[in-house]
Amino acid sequence: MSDHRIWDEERETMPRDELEQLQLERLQATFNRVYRNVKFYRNRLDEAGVLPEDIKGFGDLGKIPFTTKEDLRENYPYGIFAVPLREVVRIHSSTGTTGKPTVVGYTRNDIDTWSELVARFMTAGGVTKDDVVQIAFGYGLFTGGFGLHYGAERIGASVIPISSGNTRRQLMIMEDYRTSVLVCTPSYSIYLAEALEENGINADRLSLRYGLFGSEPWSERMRSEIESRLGIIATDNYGLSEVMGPGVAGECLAKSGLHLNEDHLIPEIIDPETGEVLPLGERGELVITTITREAMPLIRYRTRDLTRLYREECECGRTLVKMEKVSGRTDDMIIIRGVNIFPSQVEKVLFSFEGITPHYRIVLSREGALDEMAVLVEVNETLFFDEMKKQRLLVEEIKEALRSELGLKVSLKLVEPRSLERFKGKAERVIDERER
Ligand code: DLL
Repeated sequence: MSDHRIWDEERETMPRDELEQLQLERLQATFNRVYRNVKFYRNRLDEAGVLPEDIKGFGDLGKIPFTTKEDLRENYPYGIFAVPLREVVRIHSSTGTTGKPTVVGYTRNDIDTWSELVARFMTAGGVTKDDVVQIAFGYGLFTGGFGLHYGAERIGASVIPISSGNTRRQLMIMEDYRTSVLVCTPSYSIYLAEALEENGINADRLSLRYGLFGSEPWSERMRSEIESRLGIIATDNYGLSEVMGPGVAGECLAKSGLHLNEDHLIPEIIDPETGEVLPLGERGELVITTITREAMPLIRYRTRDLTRLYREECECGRTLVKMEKVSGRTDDMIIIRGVNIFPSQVEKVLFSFEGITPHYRIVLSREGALDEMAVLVEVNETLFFDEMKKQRLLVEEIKEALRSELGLKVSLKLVEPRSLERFKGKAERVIDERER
């Protein structure tokens, strides 16, 4: 691949020793700032018996307790801000499913940094100022729409801020405005691909070249499906509202891991059970410390996301640490009859069979005292119209594969093509009926 462009060559290809020097300076400045301006952090540091000047190296970070989502909730809405509200120019919020959402503030400089970091991964994913970028992420308190919008605008591309939903209009605009880059969740891109087919629009007729997808986990199998159905190159990008939104990390066209913006963020991987910091290369929970943020610096924030960090020379020339695709969250874990299961394990098994589509649901229910797990999965047209005997055989094979992967017997139902609801934003594939 020779087509690698870099947005900020100086920063993205920095030699490691220079990068670490910069990180350390920024880390120390962050500690000084939060100690002075955020009561929550001052108390935390006092309790740990650490003064900002004691942070002399990255190893000292381990002396500081983690910050969690609960901490943000307890300081709702503005308790964790490091600047007075008059310096805050934007407020976003995380999609809290339980309790109060978390509030995220940005100063003018924070918005500027955000735009830069998004411009980095968009450039890495193929976007240039000649592109027409259709942003089908929601605009609003969710950070996806605005984040990608700023990045694309910073690059100088022509931005279509269509937001999510209204699928028919998405298709019309995609065709008429000659959209060359699609931005949304991977699940919505599959929905759009299906809608194109249903409307008899051949992807070859479109101008689409690249797709930048994120905000939820997606497998390599989903990637190849999206790429072939839309005729694009699809890259992954990752972020979370608490740490700004999209822009934490993103893939380049080598598609071999996400480059994490270490000059603005210090990542750690910990054992989610014990909190112990794991060596580079091991899989665990991602923890992030922001080192340039003004309005809402976060020290050792537990993302709950499961991944791995590793260093390897990349063909694009970036020297930033690489992050493996996030496979899921610690709180996605389903505990059923004492067995721990991640939805990604179910997906892996399903996707290893021919004729199975990426559309599935996991339904949890309670029969008397026992928890039950059922998997519903759509099959493609060919398989659907196959003989019953063949289908029954497939059901048995998949059930056996699930039993061996999960260590649990589950029921499985093949359902008609296009019978499960589609998602315009993040997919919600687990339906827990146990507490109803
Ligand atoms: O989803 C920010 C974002 C918007 C990222 C657009 C990328 C593109 P939240 O709504 O706060 O923010 O959700 C953050 O989504 O902790 C992960 O669990 C998950 N997530 C985000 N990106 C990815 C990804 C945005 N590429 C939560 N792969 C995170 C897997 C992802 N999971």
